[in-house]
This record gives sequence, structure tokens and C-alpha cells, in this order.
Amino acid sequence: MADFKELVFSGVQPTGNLHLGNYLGAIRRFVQLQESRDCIYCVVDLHAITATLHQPDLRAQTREVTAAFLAAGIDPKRHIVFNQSQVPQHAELAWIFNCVARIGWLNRMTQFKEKAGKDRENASVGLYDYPCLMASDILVYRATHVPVGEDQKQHLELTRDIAQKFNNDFAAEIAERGFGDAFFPLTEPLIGGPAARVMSLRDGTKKMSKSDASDNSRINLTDDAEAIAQKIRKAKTDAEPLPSEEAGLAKRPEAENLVGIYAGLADTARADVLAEFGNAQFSRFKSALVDLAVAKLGPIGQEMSRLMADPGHIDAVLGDGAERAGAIAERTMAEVKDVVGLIRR
Ligand code: AQP
Repeated sequence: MADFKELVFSGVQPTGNLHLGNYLGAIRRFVQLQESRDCIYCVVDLHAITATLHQPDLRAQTREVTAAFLAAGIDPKRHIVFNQSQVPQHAELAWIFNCVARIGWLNRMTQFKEKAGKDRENASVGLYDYPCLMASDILVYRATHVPVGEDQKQHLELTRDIAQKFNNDFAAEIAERGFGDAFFPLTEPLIGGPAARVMSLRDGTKKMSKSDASDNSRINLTDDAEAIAQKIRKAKTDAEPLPSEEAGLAKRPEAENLVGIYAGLADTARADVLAEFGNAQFSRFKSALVDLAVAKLGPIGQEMSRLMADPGHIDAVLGDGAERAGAIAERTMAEVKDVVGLIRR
């Protein structure tokens, strides 16, 4: 396989209610990765309109995700931060990938099944095609690594299938044009840590999600200390004290979730959390979790508010990022056209 320069890409949808799951599963890991790799972080606004096109708050929500990136510590000067729709090559390459991906592949996507629900016939074509656009987001930069929460694993597998099929179908043209034996890398997902799947605070078997009707199911990054404390105190638990070993969390989804959240926020392992809180009642554990969550999330929420008060600054960051991302994407798209046989200007 040809050598690809290590590059991290990931995106977050501006669909409002950015929450602790988005932070622990994605954004916090973005921040960690920027120390050792080149990174491109994208606010995927074209993805945000797949479920519902008409979103009156789309601009504000795009700025809010950008503010979360910056408040969490992503450096937009050393890396690239931008919104997807400012770089038209994402949509352009997605069209090529629509012609690479097979209907059978998309029919297997569980996220579409969950989001479309029973009203599948009425779901938008964009929602169905979401994974092809996601593959394009990643591959237009030939990104080698994508930090995501566990829910995105299947989409990453599809991205690899698309890359592999494109590499195979155009093997002769790719070699002829000097790209070696692969035009696109087989991108690796970076999934892991104690909080790769944060669950709802009201139901430990359901993913914490922006679209959950109950605000008490999630901790929003913009929640103040009071709201964070209330939501954790109200979080569903069972009647037993915490176990002292991880095996004791089996079949206790709410306990497992809160321990995972604590470990994620403290940047430690679940086993260490249980070593400290094993046999403790939930009241003691929840009170420690409130202190930790407020200490970690409070400053991020405050910085987000400060940044969102200056939309001009956020838009300038996005514009600068789009220019730098666009230069890379434009080059890749021109090469794709050459390989596929599309005459270009
Ligand atoms: N509960 C979660 N635990 C861990 N990681 C999560 N992510 C989302 N929810 C959790 C990760 O956050 C990143 C950005 O997600 P997204 O906004 O692009 O899409 P999503 O996964 O659809 O987010 P939501 O909150 O679940 O939104 P809705 O309610 O619209 O479905 C991704 O890396 C994702 O894995």
C-alpha cells in the first residue's frame, strides 16, 4: 500500500445541544491528538441538514460547535478548523462516491435505520446517503485517522470499503498517473477510552444524544454548574452500592455509564475509579462526579459563551480554515477527475 502522510480528520454536526458524549467521545480526543499529529476538524453543516433541511438556528449552531472546539483547546492556527459547506469539493467527491458505493452497503447502515425509524419512505435521500458524504469529508484530505465515538464505527468501515473499491476499480489509471498502488488510504478509526459511548442519564441502554427529547438525559456543554449538578443528582441508578471490580458493572448500565463518565473526565481507567469508589453509595459517588464535571466542563462552557458573543471572530476562524482546507481538497478533486476521466478546466 502506498505511503500516506499521517493526518487526522473528524467532524461534528451543528445540530444543537452539544453534549458530554460529543465531548468525551470526540472533542476531547481531538484536543489530545493535536499535540502529536496534523489535524483537520470540521463542523459538518451539510450533514446537519440531512435529517431536517429547514433549521432556523443552523448558523448559530455552527458557531456554537466552532466555539466548543476552540474552548476545549483546539488551536486553529496550528491545525485547520472550518465548516464543511465552505469547501464545495466535499459534496463534489460525494457524488463520485455515490457511484462507487453499492446500495447493499448503504442498506446495512444501522444509523440510517435508527434515524429513519418506521417512517423510512419519508426519510430524505440525504439521510440515506450520509455515509458517502462522510467518506468524502475524510478522503478529500486523504486522512489516515479519524477519532470518533463508537456509534460511527460502521460509517468508518464503509469509508474504507469505498476507498478500497475506488483503488481497485481505477488501479491502472492510479498507477499510470504516478499514485502507486493506492489513491486513497484505508482510514483507521480511533475509538476508545473509558467513554467511547456515553449513555443517556435517564436510561443507561440509550446513547446520550442531541435529539433526545429530555434535556435531563444529557449534560450540555453550555450547562452551568447548577444544571450539571441537578442532572447528575437526578441521573438514574440502581439500589446497590458501586462494585469494586469492573466485572461487577455487568448488567448495571446506569452504574457503568456514570463510572465511564467519571473515568473519561478524570482521564483515568474505570478500574481506578472503582478502586476509589468500590462499595460507595451512589450519593457519595454522584457528589464527587458533580465536583469533577463542574471543574472540567464549567470553564469550557464559560469560554464558549465568551466566544459566541463575538460571531465575527468565529466566522474569521472558519473562513481562514476553509481557505486552507479548500487548497488541499481542490488538489485532490482535480486528481480524482483525472483518474476517473472527467475533463477539467
Ligand atoms: N453518546 C456519545 N458517546 C460518545 N461519543 C458520541 N458522539 C456522539 N454521541 C456520543 C460522537 O460525537 C461526534 C460528533 O457527533 P455528531 O454530532 O456528528 O453526530 P451524532 O453521533 O449523531 O451525535 P448525536 O448527539 O447522537 O446526535 P443525534 O441526536 O442527532 O443523533 C462523533 O464522533 C460521535 O461518534
